[in-house]
Amino acid sequence: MDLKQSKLSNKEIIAAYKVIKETRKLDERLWQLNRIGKSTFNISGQGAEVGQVAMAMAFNSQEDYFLPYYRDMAAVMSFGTTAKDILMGSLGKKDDPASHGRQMPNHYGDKANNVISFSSTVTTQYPLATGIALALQVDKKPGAVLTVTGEGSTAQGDFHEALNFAGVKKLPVVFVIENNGYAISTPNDQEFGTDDLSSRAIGYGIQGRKVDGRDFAETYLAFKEAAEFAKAGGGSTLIVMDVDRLTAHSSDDDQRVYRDKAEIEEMKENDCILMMEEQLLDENILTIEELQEITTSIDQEIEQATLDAEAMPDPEASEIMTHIYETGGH
Ligand SMILES: Cc1ncc(C[n+]2csc(CCOP(=O)(O)OP(=O)(O)O)c2C)c(N)n1
Ligand SMILES: [Mg+2]
Repeated sequence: MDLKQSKLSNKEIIAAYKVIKETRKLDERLWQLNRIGKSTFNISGQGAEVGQVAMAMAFNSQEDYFLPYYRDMAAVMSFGTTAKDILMGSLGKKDDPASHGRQMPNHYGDKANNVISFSSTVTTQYPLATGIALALQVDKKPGAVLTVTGEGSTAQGDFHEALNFAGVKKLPVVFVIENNGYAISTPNDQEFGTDDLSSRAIGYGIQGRKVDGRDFAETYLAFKEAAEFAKAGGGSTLIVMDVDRLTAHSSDDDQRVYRDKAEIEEMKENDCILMMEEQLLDENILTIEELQEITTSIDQEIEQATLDAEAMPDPEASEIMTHIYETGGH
């Protein structure tokens, strides 16, 4: 679909593109920091940025809640987390908003922007999302809850438990499966026996649909409808969003061992960001000069954010137990 079919203004589309581009640049920086030994780990959403930002734009970080998974950097940035915040998480800094340096890199969390920290144990964010949605429903609050997991992670029991509960209670949740074709090295045809994971929704009495996460307008419109449906009391939607995984599973993996060279090359040629840039030019939303200016200014921003994050203090050894258990809570 054309970008303009999203019915977003040019200004909103350009703002979305900037987050997409900034995330890609930031992720490339995180790989560099890992390879020179400054951060311990990185796991990328390269190839999913367009879909993630289109998804996140259908929500509002003041009244809605977001329970992401480790590849969701672009969506998290769309909710308001900054490049410096994410860099502080990867460098284990004291002021990292996700966990004050306690969590692994890419385990996003940002209380100020309603992004809820999550576990490395895949899919545990799904039942947590239903709990938050139940609280919103009981308290008659207006928000909806967005939560994401990978397609391989749908084999976990948490997936069934969350969708079942959401169906019973008609909870305001948008459940997302980011299908990037693989669970580490296991391809889709070894992960599940259906061609369409969204068909699982019907068994829980909720809506199911599939979107091409490389298509900005199609993705945005699908999520907008699902968010509105949830907020109007209609209940949950399960959305399968097809994306690419341009990198290896993580900085500890090498996908050349289990993916064909041709498959990787083809994916890179159809990179969702290149496709969006072509659309921005074709639809006269940006000129080539403006695109280049955006790239230059993002390069500078990431450079500065890296310097700023590196200069931040590390956690004190004496505070090792703080931020681990809730104190004075209710
Ligand atoms: C319960 C559990 N089992 C196994 C793992 C190890 N693990 C981490 S990521 C991953 C693959 C998940 O694949 P998918 O859900 O498709 O997400 P993707 O990484 O492809 O985005 C696995 C098996 C884990 N973290 N938690
Ligand atoms: Mg996957």
